[in-house]
Amino acid sequence: MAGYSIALYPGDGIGIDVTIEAVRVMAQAARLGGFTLDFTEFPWGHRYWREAGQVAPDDFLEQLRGYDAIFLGAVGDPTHVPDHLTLVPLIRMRQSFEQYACVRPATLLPGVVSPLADATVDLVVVRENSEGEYVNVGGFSRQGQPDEMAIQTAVHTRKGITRILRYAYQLARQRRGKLTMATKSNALTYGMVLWDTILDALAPEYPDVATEKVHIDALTMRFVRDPAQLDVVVGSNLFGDILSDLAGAITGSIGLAPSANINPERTFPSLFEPVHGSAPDIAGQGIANPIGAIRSAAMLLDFLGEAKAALAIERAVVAVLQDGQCRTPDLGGRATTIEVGSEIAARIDVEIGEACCS
Ligand code: GGG
Repeated sequence: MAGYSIALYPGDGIGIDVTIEAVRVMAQAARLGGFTLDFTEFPWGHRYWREAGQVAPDDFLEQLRGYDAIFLGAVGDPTHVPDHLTLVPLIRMRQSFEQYACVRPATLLPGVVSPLADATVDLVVVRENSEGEYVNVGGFSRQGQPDEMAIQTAVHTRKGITRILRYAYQLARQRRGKLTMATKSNALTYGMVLWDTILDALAPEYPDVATEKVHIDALTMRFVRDPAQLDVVVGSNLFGDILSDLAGAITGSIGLAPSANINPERTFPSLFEPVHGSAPDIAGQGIANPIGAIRSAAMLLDFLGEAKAALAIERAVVAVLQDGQCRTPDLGGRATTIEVGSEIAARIDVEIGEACCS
């Protein structure tokens, strides 16, 4: 029987609540799917901060390196820890473990209402995850003075851009054959010009994919006005981060949005997390939508080779949403996080048979 080791980093706020439900659903899928999952929880984030004055131990990357995959809930507890500190381990995992492809599907699921009228949404945001605007390069000068200054440098490399564009092209080939690259080369005249140049050089290698580049400001408008035009959307770290929240919103709730931080070469563990953050305003109320986390768990199982179990989870999510009775308040319902997680786990029994045969 196949077995996998999973590191759990629930983090902060609603990250803890939704991770419990993702584990419930993964465990049920494993039981019914005939494989085992061995979970190890790392209580890092605000909990570790209280004991140790830092959000994760110095050797946290070493502790995680040997796992088959990492599941993360959410990070951020601004009342107790500055946001730029809680996020550090997440960014370091993505960069150190070469999880350069952040894959964020956005599909308007049956039974869910988009805030856009008559919207069709079925796209994937592919976010460059290892460099760009999120490298820790910069500094402050004259701190606290009226003429204080901060410099934040973005780093875009030929290697980094090329590999993420190739990843996005491959994905577009498996989907509807369209690639849209976010740029802003009219104003960001070095980094984004390099993105444009590399796209122009690669496009002839993918004649079967329709390629376009769109300035990020115009692209946000496209997401709202005509998302049906979009298939695979690729962008730098910051652009991809912003676009994927927007994509979550137009599919009815960011609480539904999954993501995978993939190391395509599989030399390090990949990391799976819902797109949403820790939502301190609703933390501890038991009303967070666990579906983004549960769908991220499905992506994790799929990446590990358990495609049937992953499909059964996706089918169970769709069945519960279509049924419409068990929904958290972000979708207009009154159900709790635990009720939604339990309902989806209970549906896997039915769906795994269907997933086997479809
Ligand atoms: N579940 C992911 C999470 O906690 N996100 C918070 C956040 O601000 N992330 C920034 C990022 O994805 O780069």
